[in-house]
Amino acid sequence: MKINFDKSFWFGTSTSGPQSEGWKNKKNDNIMDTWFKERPEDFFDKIGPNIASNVYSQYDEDIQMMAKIKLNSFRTSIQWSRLINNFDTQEINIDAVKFYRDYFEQLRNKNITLMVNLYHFDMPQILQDRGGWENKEVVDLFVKYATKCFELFGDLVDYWATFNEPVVPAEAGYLYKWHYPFISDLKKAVQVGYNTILAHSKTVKVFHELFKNDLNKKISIILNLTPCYPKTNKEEDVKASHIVDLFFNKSFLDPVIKGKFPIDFVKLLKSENLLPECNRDELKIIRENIIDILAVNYYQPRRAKARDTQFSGPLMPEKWFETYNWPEARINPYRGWEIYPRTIYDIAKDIKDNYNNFPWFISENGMGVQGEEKFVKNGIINDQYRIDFIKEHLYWLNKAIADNSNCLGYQIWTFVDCWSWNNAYKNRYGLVYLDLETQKRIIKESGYWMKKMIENNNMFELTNEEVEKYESIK
Ligand code: BGP
Repeated sequence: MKINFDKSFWFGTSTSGPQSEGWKNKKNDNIMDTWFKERPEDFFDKIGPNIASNVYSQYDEDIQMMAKIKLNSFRTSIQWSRLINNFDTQEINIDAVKFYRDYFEQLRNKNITLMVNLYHFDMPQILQDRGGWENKEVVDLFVKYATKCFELFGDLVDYWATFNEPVVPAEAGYLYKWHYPFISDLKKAVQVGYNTILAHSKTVKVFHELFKNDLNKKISIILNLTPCYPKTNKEEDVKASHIVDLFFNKSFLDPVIKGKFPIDFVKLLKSENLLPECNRDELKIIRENIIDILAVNYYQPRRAKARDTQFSGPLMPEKWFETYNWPEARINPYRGWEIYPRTIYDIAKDIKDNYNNFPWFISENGMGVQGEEKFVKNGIINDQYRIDFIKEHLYWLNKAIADNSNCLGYQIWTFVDCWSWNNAYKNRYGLVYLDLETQKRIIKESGYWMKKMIENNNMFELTNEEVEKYESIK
């Protein structure tokens, strides 16, 4: 069977500033930098973001390599803590402006469509000390920073995103203590989530005012959609799964596309006295400023069932559900995440049926593998598992497009292996291998597979056995 994508389809990769650039010429710390400085033992092999993949100095080489592989799109982020020297006066770092301008210009020269994101988990430490996303003053400082970015780089960048995975700072930093500032407080997490949406909508408003005469300019938000499948079709499991969707998906998806929070979610928060501090003017801004295009990161679904036991302890979303471990799940053993490509089709269907077939694209999908050096053959990492992973996801995406989903592209996480928060370089995701000692880049088999597929007019073939296997996994 031939799997074919349109000529204009975006095939590319994504990364972020804090995970790729390194600290060179960076004057302010973000919370990830502080976390590493304070507790290096929390990071795999005690490797921090100080060098990362040295993109600050090697971006030109990476862009050449992207062009060689024939990738036509790319996403990265500007680091707030790099661009702004003084958050009150908005004094900017001239080195940062030079760096980002040259980086973006070189991508443009190679006809690589660029999406620039403004925030990837990287709250400047000085602003975290003032309460971070709990503080509405920080919301307004973010909008000022975003405005500066549009003014400084708007001539070079058409596609923008406000936030990457805004649910993550709320859940990881304010609920489950995975990330700095290690708080667990559902009321605060809700306020953090709400304030992020507010910062997003205010930014969209500024963007649309600034670029109202330029139809090529589009603004987005990157959501990690993790649709939830109930254990059974019994009412109580379906209800549990619906609540998971409300907390982790719809609470962000609805306001950015529909301009309002899901009514069931608002009722649930109200019943527990969890509603965030908000006012009519803010809700009006959220209502009136929707995105132009949606970016979706997809790694794994969620699975849930009704609780078997009474919930106890401080209030958490788990009061309303239990995570269900599906016995047949295929798990990536290195990252511990389920591999379930069919969800891509379900996401596409949800966007088509419930969000008026809104334009969207996959902005992250990928497979993190530990110890890839053991797969080296003739000097190259033979990552057939990653090629298989990509093929199966593309099969479902292609099927969704055949059923009229308005999907514009597919970006793999990531181009060159990058630093991944406290997992550091444990799991590698890249199409290109990074030698941490020398910073040398070597294209993996998956990189060559992508090149071949793109050169083949965005087409690859699947055997009947492969298709039967994909379809048999329900
Ligand atoms: C996404 C993040 C990325 C990246 C990726 C892989 O959620 O947007 O920043 O890190 O996940 O996850 P991890 O690095 O935790 O393995």
